[in-house]
Amino acid sequence: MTTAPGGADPVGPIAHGAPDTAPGRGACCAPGRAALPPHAAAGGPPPGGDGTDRSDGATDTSDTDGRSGPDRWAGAGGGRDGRHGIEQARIPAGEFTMGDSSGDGSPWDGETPRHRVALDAFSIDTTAVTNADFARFVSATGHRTDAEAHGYSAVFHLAVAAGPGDVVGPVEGLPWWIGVRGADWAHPNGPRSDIAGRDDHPVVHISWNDAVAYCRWAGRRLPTEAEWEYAARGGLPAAKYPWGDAEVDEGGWRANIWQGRFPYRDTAEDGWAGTAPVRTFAPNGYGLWQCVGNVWEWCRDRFDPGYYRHSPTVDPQGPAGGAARVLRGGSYLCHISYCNRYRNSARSSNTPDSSMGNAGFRTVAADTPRHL
Ligand SMILES: [Ca+2]
Repeated sequence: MTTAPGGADPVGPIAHGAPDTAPGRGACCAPGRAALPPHAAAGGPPPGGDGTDRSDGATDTSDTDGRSGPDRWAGAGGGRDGRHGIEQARIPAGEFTMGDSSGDGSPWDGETPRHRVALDAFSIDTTAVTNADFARFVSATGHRTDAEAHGYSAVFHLAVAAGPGDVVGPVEGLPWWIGVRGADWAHPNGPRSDIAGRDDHPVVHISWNDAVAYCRWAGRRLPTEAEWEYAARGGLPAAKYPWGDAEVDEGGWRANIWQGRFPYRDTAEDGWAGTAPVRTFAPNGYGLWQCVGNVWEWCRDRFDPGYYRHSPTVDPQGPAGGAARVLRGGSYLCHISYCNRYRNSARSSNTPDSSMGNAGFRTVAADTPRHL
């Protein structure tokens, strides 16, 4: 994603709603789809229903190994295995302490209490799914993303590339998020943008539903929240970041986040305003790239800030109920002054039909298929 030429804001200055500057208080996630202005402007509820999983209607079977449940893509050239070209890392079975070890978490995110978790071995993508990977999926299946089905998605205000008629307006209380008609994975800044030259960037404007559809096609699944955190830690127990406890700018930038005064100007001192190629900076101890910063990554679990108070100690699968799904890792919009969620234990969430210009996903496969 690129900043508008000359740094001008194509949708006008932010005149109100300056972010709360208490460290970590805000979140750089866009609001849920139902809160974006185009929803009302589009003339009623969009297809698929607001805030719902549309992967299988009422039944969520994403939590399998990708081989059971409705085979949505089997007849669409669904190659499944072999079509997912992303390098994977083997994460050994083991135990770790899950949760906030540095005291940087926000109480309302539910990063505590810290608790021991045991996991079986699994394989996880070393990078987020890229534009090129997702393009292959769309080409093979004809999948239409939630952003396309609904007709709009959330774009950061400095990145909007759309005519006035497609800029529907800012979000109440989060004026840096703009509802833009025609924004989708192939047009990440709006209808006047494309992904040329960004094959190796993480795909964005992907809803949880879209990520699950990709996983089914690829014979993969989304990581559980516990798997994600265990893998992101890279074998370093109790560290704040995938590389350890050194701050993100110590000895050079280690992740793609925001520099400058949020949300007015990103000075891009780390080299990137918007997304960076998935193999930027350095991988963690398990060989995983950019677990924090760059883009938020969907996890399989539903979100409950109170979950850690009673979650299982062996292979937790997330709460049984709740509309929102977990997002992990923060994004290029994170900044210490506003959203410090570029940490191993940081949590966020959104409804499964929501999409935004700073959220994508990576996939896993487990030794033991899960059928919940
Ligand atoms: Ca950056």
